[in-house]
Amino acid sequence: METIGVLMTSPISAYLEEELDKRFKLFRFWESPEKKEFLNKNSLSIRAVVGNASVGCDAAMIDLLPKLEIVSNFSVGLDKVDLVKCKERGVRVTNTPDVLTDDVADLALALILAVLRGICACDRYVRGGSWIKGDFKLTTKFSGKTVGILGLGRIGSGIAKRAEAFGCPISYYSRSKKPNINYKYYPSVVELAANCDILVVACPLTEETRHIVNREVIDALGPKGVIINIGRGPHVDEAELVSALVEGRLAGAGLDVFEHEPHVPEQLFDLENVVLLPHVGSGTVETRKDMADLVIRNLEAHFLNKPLITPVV
Ligand code: 8YV
Repeated sequence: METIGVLMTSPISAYLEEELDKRFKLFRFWESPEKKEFLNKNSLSIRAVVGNASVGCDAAMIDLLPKLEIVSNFSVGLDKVDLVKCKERGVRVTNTPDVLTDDVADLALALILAVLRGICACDRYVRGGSWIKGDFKLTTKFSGKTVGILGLGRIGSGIAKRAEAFGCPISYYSRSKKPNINYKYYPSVVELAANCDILVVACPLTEETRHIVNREVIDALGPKGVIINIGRGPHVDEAELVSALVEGRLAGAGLDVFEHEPHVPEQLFDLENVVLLPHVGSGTVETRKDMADLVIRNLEAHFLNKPLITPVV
């Protein structure tokens, strides 16, 4: 397959880059300052794109690649891939579900505990020598609190199972009530927020879910509420979130994703009740290798005319 051109959009995994290099003619998109010229020059060689959660495969890229056959994305979220355009062009699309579910669900629970128990603030308190002057303030109990999950897919279900182990009642919102699920279903995000202590964003980002957590939802969650976002930054109206946190209309937030990554609103930096992570949901050695292997398996299946492992389109 070494003559098949594969475009990797950014250097997110050295292992994936090496494995692609072994099998295909690899085009490293990030190495060229002139992106459009780079695509025009190599357009007739590139039959596959390997994108990720930050740099995917948009309509402009698809239009410049007449030989494109498949987008094998190194992510479960496909909001940076123009799926409509891919369908129109007959371009196959795959992603990396399941292999990252545990990591992202684990991190959601880590964020909940970090925010409620002030883990990061406690660490800073000890390191800064403050303990000598007195004990850290009392924090907030997690076990038994109601966890509201926005989107009960693979990751949302993993979060629910973990929270149940802490004795937490689980409620959820999704477009429709899921059969054979014992969790409390709410037909609107506002009702979910009004009836939970911790709201976790775990749904895919689409035009319908952009800013699905808005001022109304934040006000419904209320001043004792906590928002956890392990989905996508644009799920939340970030300006409204920041003002609610600064004004005390929310008790706290645990954020792994932001509207304009890697830029994070600086008003959040001084808030003790906010935990900020650099989009590390799937960021473990084991999981990123599993994701890379899945990207490779999908590409090999496609070019060997075999069924794709994790087809989306
Ligand atoms: C990516 C993510 O896996 O999988 C997703 O949708 O958001 C991330 O965990 C990672 O950023 C590589 O694209």
